[in-house]
Amino acid sequence: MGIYRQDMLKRFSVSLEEHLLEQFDEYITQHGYSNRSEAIRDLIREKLINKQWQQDSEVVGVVTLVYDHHQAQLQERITELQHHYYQLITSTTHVHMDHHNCLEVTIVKGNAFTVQELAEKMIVLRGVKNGNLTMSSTGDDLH
Ligand code: NI
Repeated sequence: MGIYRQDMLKRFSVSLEEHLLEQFDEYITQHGYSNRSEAIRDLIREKLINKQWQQDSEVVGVVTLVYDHHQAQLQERITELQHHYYQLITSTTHVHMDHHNCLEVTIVKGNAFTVQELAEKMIVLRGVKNGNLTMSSTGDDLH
């Protein structure tokens, strides 16, 4: 576990082809960034977080499932998986979307590979209409 650090901001300059810079500025406008620095910071963090997930570091994530609760045994299978991987699960929120559909959000924390294993097992369950894993991390201890 890393500790929160308020690092000093350092400046550096970047050389970029004009055409690439134009595209980047368009990207910045489309995404509502107020300046290039903030956009570059986010892109770097995203890349480094992806790397953490590939290296089995300690990560946090959210597994989102949309499913029809009438699907035979689906709810039981989800619960079974959640109990099997209980050490990874921080919390679960269930929303009844309409007469048929449920949204279940599971917040997970642990080693990246095990978290991905759990997410995959949940997403491929028969009756899950949409499932995904949002991967994040505190960004500490990036190597
Ligand atoms: Ni429901």
